Amino acid sequence: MHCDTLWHNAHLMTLEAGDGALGIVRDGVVASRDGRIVHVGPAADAVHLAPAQRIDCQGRWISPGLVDCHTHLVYAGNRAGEFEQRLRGASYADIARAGGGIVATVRATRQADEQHLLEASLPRLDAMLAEGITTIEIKSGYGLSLEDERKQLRVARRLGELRAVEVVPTFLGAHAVPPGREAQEYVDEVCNQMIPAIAAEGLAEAVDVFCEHLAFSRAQAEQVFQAAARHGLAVKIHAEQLSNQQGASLAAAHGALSADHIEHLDEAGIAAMARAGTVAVLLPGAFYFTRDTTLPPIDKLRTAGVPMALATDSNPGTSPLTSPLLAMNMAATLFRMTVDECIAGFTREAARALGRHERIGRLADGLDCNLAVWEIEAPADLVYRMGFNPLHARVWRGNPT
Ligand code: DI6
Ligand code: FE
Repeated sequence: MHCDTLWHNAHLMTLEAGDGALGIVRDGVVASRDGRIVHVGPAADAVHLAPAQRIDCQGRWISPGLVDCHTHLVYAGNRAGEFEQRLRGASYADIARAGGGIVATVRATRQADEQHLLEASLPRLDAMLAEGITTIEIKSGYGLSLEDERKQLRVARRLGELRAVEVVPTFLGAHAVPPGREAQEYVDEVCNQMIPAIAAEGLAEAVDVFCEHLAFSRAQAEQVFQAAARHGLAVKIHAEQLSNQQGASLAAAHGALSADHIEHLDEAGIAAMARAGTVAVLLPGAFYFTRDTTLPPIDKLRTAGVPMALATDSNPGTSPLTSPLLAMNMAATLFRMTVDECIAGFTREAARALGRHERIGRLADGLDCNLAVWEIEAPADLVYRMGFNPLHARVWRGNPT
């Protein structure tokens, strides 16, 4: 069979059923044609392949390209000062009440023009790509007006044009109540004006909402979900991060892709997610940075069979993190997730959280040929080390980048 490129002399983490949870193939090959994977397996079974180009991986490991399924990567400004205030004893809630927090980033993002926003966001994206990210979700939510939200989403799209990465845009207009507005009146605007306009322009494929006492109620989140459904957009939620608002069960009832954070998730929420197949997106960077002490119920999620994805939650306030590898290490050390769960969380399960399970996140025939080639001795090295980047090469849609 003719193919474009054959990566050989590699060990594979296919994330397919087979040898352990990672679907390991020792001394394997991956072949691509027209940007898709056309063959994956042991070298011995690949003699029929006639590649135009062969790449000798010299015994390195290949995983699917990493997928970050929850980021707020596009924003302007800097909240290091707020970090310092917190070191002196202020809480996240104190800062939010004093006009800091999310609304501080909103002010800076509103003031920035598109070019400035792009230049502020590119280094963060590049840091992600340097660690093997090939697909990244990016939320709006620092504009909080139709024009400023559109601006953030256009910058997200532009990032995907400038770099070899798939950007998945999410509209998070219901992230915070804009200064000087009343929550319900703003939610009405999100539902009746913003969602229809964003959908008509094709600027987002999903709608997210921050369901929390600091932000929007369960009833308001439901209103947002209903508007999204009317306009053909998928839904997801920031749920039970600081308190239990029963947001995850609401998300499950609306067929949401994922419920994210979920530190305060209860048994009913776990059961609802398990029944609906809602992905749990766990965000150890935010847990770490805010010094949260309520752990997400990992054991119960595992027992209930809820799919678990991991993400950086890259944002200026609670998770200024652009390292998927460090997020994996935090998930292991703080949440006691296994190495296999951490790696699956940034590949197969993250793809599921983006509704792309059939196209990315595994090494299998027909999927996009997104690869990360690692200079490691075993998969555990990806999770075990801190602040060390063993990425050797990144491949996006069949092209080494
Ligand atoms: N939860 C979070 O942790 C971030 N947004 C959200 O809904 C915080 C965003 C920020 O502080 O800028
Ligand atoms: Fe978030």
